[in-house]
Amino acid sequence: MITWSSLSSDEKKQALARPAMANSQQLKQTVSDIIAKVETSGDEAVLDYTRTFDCPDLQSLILSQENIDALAAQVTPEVAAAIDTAFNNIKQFHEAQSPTDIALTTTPGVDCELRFTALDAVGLYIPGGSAPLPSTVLMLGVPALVAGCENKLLCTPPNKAQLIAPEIAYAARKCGIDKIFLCGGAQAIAAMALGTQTIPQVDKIFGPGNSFVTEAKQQVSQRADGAAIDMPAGPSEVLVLADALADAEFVAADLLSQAEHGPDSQAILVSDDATLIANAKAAVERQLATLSRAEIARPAMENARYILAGSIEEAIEVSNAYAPEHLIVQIEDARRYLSKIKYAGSIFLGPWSPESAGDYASGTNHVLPTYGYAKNYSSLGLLDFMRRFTIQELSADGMRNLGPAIMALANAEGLDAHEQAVALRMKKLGFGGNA
Ligand code: HSO
Ligand code: ZN
Repeated sequence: MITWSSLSSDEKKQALARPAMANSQQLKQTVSDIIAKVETSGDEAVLDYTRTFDCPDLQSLILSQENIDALAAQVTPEVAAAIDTAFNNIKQFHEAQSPTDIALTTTPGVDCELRFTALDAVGLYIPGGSAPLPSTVLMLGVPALVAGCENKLLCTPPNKAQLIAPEIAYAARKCGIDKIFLCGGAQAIAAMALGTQTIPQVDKIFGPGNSFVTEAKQQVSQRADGAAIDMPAGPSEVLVLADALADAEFVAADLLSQAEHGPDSQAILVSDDATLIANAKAAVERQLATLSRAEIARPAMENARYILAGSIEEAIEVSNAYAPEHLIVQIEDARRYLSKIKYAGSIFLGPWSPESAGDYASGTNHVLPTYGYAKNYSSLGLLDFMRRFTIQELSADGMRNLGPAIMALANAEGLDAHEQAVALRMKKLGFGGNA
């Protein structure tokens, strides 16, 4: 247990430091080689990599509609109903985010508009790995559907049988995803960003992934002919704020639900009560022994931090300094502290709001800024699947009213052609000049 007030400011930084992300020169080079290969050899390169890393016998990069339907039909009624429930809540919450266009007259005769429109083609990446994540399909697919993106494609690595998890097929179908491609890793990101013979080029790529995927997203987003990306990503993390009245078993379960995502997951408990911390620690040990993914969660919990704060206010300061992806507030009357919380990707208030609720089914998005990016990035939402643009229309009156200001500014910047574009019009309206 770390007593916050006993730390120097350097030690405080250290206590909240995140593990260094893998971005070695080696990783960058490997990823840029993969991107270059996909750029020159297209499908052939993607197939090659997929056969090497995921599925030696892979015949086709496209998962056929018959296979999607057959897989979707394998989902048990219970899981299908659960996906339907989650889908409905996520859809409601994202529909409510629909933005309104603006039309405004800023100066008489000068009309300005702001309009929103869906991105045309979006690429959704769903990692393979030890736990296939149909919930992530919903978190990416539902806002794409609600926004009205015309082309929605999904890339995910195939299993050895050239197929994917049935739940992913079911969730993708619900979201109206047009095509599923059987590839993963940096090669999938390169294919979506640059296009191949069978994988269409997309405007923006969404979704989590390992360090290769993250690096590939970074690299393609820097190319003019590449694709935009949702947000930078690091290992998943949770910070739990708890007071003496919190249920230590609940606290432990929430820390562990983060830890089971991966050995690099971050779990932090901050409390103003040493007994609660001790009880939560003991509960973590007890619960760990019962988890099927204990081998993954244990190393993450070895890096967990238990911080004793002098007060709830100080505990919130610690949380603000860390800017967690998920912040769980198990403090009496939790909502009372909301205005003090500055940075968090998503906030879970009170004892009945575990992170699992937001991970799966409450309606909020589980794609959130990690690694301290909660200070300057937002949780994924409908607007990420849209772009906005402006329109303006000046009438002759508008030109008359605003022309002098535009000309004065153009003149001040020494940009004669800009000034001329207005002066010519003003002249035609009978103002200024002697020609
Ligand atoms: N906690 C993860 C999302 C997730 N959890 C998917 C379960 N499935 C990142 O927010
Ligand atoms: Zn989770």
